[in-house]
Amino acid sequence: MADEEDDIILSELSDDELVPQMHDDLYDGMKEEIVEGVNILLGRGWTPYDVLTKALVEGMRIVGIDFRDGILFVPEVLLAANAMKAGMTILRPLLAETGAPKQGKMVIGTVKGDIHDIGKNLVGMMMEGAGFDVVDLGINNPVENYIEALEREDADILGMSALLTTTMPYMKVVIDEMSAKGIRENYVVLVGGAPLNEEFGKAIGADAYCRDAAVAVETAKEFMEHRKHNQQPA
Ligand code: B1M
Repeated sequence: MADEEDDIILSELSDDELVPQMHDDLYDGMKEEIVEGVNILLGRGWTPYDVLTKALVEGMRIVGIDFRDGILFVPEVLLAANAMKAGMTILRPLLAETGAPKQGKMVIGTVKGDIHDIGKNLVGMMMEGAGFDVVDLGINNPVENYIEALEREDADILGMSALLTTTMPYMKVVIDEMSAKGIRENYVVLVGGAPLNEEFGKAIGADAYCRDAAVAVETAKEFMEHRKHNQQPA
């Protein structure tokens, strides 16, 4: 594979060839090639959002399938994740540069026991791009981290991410603790992550489940708009 890769000059590929090649490079954890591919697409006038979704997120989706099927293992997936993060590092400032008016503040973190952070980072980036201040608590957060940060930051929104069926129930621990402290209603609580669904979001008492980063942005905006008028969206 490495020898074949040596022969490929990314800049000479058409967009239709380059994007699948980037999926392959992500699969193979080839960080430098991913950085180069992202820069080439941006140089060709692609929007940062399209580069993110069509080249990187789609590539990671393919990695996810082979991880599930036992074709890829943790070390390979970690390399792919690192390559993805290198690409996201280039896109982050570009997505944040939209000059969108200030919308509010979100505290976001991955729940206790869970170290997946790519989706959470992506949500944070997109929220910043939409004009939200984002306080990222990172991974493996116990309930105290969330509550302390919400109060310290005077945030409007709590975002929680979980990628494992074993860690998603922890979101309810956080929401229950917020209720016990009498602060639940002070914040909009949005949850997301691959194993969640709308029903789960409702069952744990979140305000909304967000399927992806774009939905998170739209949902957050909607809630902030209704908050201004002191009412919940239907
Ligand atoms: Co893990 N892993 N992993 N993993 N991993 C999954 C989640 C899994 C589905 C793979 C599989 O089997 N198909 C599976 C979970 C199965 C289950 O619970 N049912 C799994 C497993 C089992 C594990 C380990 C247990 C493996 C092991 O050790 N044997 C282990 C657990 C470690 C732990 O957390 N304690 C583990 C480890 C890892 C790596 C470290 C190797 C790596 C993580 C690297 C990192 O994140 N820095 C990894 C990866 C990369 C994955 C997959 C392949 C990809 C996840 C990802 O980044 N997707 C994943 C397979 C999959 O999800 N199909 C898998 C891309 C990202 C853009 O999408 O994260 O879904 P996603 O985020 C989306 C939406 O979900 C949503 O918006 C995002 C952007 O659109 N969203 C939110 C996410 N969070 C949100 C928060 C919001 C709103 C929306 O707040 C408002």
